[in-house]
Order: sequence, then C-alpha cells, then structure tokens
Amino acid sequence: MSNLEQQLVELRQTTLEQLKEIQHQGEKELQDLRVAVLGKKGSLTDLLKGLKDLSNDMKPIVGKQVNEVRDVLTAAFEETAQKVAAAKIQQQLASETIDVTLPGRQVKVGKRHVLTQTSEEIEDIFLGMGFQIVDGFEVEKDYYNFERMNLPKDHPARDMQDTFYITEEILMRTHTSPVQARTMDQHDFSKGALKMISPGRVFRRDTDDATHSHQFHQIEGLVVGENVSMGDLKGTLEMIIKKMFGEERQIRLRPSYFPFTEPSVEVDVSCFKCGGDGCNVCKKTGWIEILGAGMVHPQVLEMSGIDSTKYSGFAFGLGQERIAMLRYGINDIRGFYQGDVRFSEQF
Ligand code: FA5
Repeated sequence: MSNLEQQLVELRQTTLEQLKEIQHQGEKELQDLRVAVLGKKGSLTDLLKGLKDLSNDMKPIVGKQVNEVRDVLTAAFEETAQKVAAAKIQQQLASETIDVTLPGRQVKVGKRHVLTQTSEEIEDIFLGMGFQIVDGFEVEKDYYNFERMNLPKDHPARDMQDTFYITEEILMRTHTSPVQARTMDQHDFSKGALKMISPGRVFRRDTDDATHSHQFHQIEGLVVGENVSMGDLKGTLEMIIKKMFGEERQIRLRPSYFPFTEPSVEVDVSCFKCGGDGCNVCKKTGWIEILGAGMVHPQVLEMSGIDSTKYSGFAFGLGQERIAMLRYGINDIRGFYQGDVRFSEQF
C-alpha cells in the first residue's frame, strides 16, 4: 500500500471517529470539521495533491479510492448533521416548560376606516328608501365635471373648484356631481323616478388645513321624477340628518349658489354640542353647515335629454369628512389620512 493510500485510510478512520464524538456536541463543531476535511483547503484536497507523484498505473486506482472516501465521509457528515439537529430539538423540549396560567397573547383585530363606516351607514339609510348606489370615475372628463354641470369653459364659478388636470379635457373630479349627468343619461323614466346616491373621492386645489384637504370624500344624492319638489328635498335631508345626528336635530336651509341647481341652498344642522345656544363648535351661531343642495337646474336636465317641463329633481352633495368630524368631535381632518392606529382605533 502506497503512503498516499495509507493516509487516505487514516483520514477516513479518524474523521469517522471524530464524527461520533461531535454527535454529542454542536452544529458549529460539525461545520468546522467539515471545512477542515472536505473544504477547499481541507485534508482531502491536500492528499489529492500527492496524486501527481504517483506512477501512471497507480493514479486511477488511488484516484478512485479518494472519490470513495469523499462519498463515505460526505454521507457520514450528512447523517451526523441530522443527529445533531434532532438532539438540539430534544434538548429544547426537555428544557422548555409551559406556564399554562400565563394570559394569552391578544390578537389585534382591524376594522373599517371611520370614513368607510360613515359612508356605509349613509348608504344603508338610502338603500332603505329605494335609492340605487352608483359608482363614478375619479378621473373624469371636463365635460361631465363642469360643462354638464352648467359650468362652461369660461364660467367664473370654475375658480371655486380648481383641480389637477391630466390633459386639458381630463381631470381629477372636483365633486361627485358628474355622476348626476352620467346617471341621468342612462335612466329610463318610463320605469319610474331616478333615485340615486354616489359616494366617492374628489380632488381640489385646496390648501390642506384643519378642515380642508386636497382630496376628500363626498356623497352625491339625486332624485328626478314628476312633481319632485323642494319639500321632498327638505324632508329627505331632515330624515338623514336625524338618523345620523339624533332625532332632536333641526335643519335650516339658507339661499346659496351652485350653477347646476336653481334654487340652491346651503344646509345647516343645529349644533350637536350646544343644541343651538351658541358655542365654540358652531362659532356661536347655533348652526353648522353640512352640505350643499338645490333643485336640479332645468338646463342640466335638458342636457341629459330630459323634458324639464315634465320632470323636476333635487340634488345634494355632502362632505363625508365633515359628517364624521361633527359626529365624533374630530377637530383635524388630516387625522383621517395619516393611518395612525391610535386615531383609527377610537371609532
Ligand atoms: C359641491 O361640491 C357641490 N357639488 C355640492 C352640490 C351637489 C350642491 C348637488 C348642489 C347639488 P361644495 O364645494 O360646497 O359643493 O362641497 C360640498 C361639501 O364638500 C362641503 O359642504 C364640505 O363639507 C366638503 N368640502 C368642500 N371642500 C372641501 C375640502 N377641501 N376638504 C374637505 N371637505 C370639503
């Protein structure tokens, strides 16, 4: 037996013995031994270097023995690794004690955002009155957002609702009112009156402060049919406000101006804090402004091909944030959008 063959036998023998020992030690010791024997600079690689000094006859014979030893040792390392891992688990299990008296870990449960809750509550009330809920587009045509709302290109009232333009003709909608035109275009009046609401996000070039945001949420309401009157508008709004803020709430209509309604009104609700006596919430007036509304302008009906001598309608647009702020006493609108769970958890 050549010297090299002798060394191979010895390496195999000693490594297998060392592995038996390591079985009772740890993963690090096992890894160190693997590198020392099978690694790039390990003993087996060292022995391989001796091959070149052997005769041509011996080279293939000893080369084969080297491969055999590598295979045997690789398998032995694998087997020992499994034993070490199993021993580690056993050890952990033996040392672990479970204290069944410890309180369980509480699982935090999320919930819907306060604005979603508000919107769903309002949707439920209107669904109960036979309204349909319609979705609109957040990216809208200038045509529907302004022109169909009786605001032609050069109308000065456009200044009150400047917005972000995608192109000259496409913009981020400034209110949910364009859904009015889109829905009226589709409605078949031979099947009865149109009654719809449309909640959604709107965008304006407004400066962010405690009560204004450059993006916020509105709910549009629209009823068109025969003999729809201002009394219907007032009754509907009174009902929704009493449901949202309590039976004792009163509403007040003040004359206002929107190009798409005539007459137009601003709707106030009697202050939920002072009941109308005047306080810091209602700025000493006893009333809080909550939404804009009015009778649909005949021109707006006609643009949808609706005969304004036969049909009339009312519409309103309320700010969802405004409703939620009044209901829950939230004093800064920015809280809605910051995603702070300490804010969200309260509702
Ligand atoms: C409108 O947007 C009309 N389209 C509403 C309307 C619809 C009138 C149908 C008549 C018929 P106004 O700009 O006032 O109106 O906005 C309606 C509500 O949105 C306001 O009462 C307010 O609650 C809310 N709002 C307006 N601007 C902001 C803002 N920057 N941040 C948060 N809420 C806002």
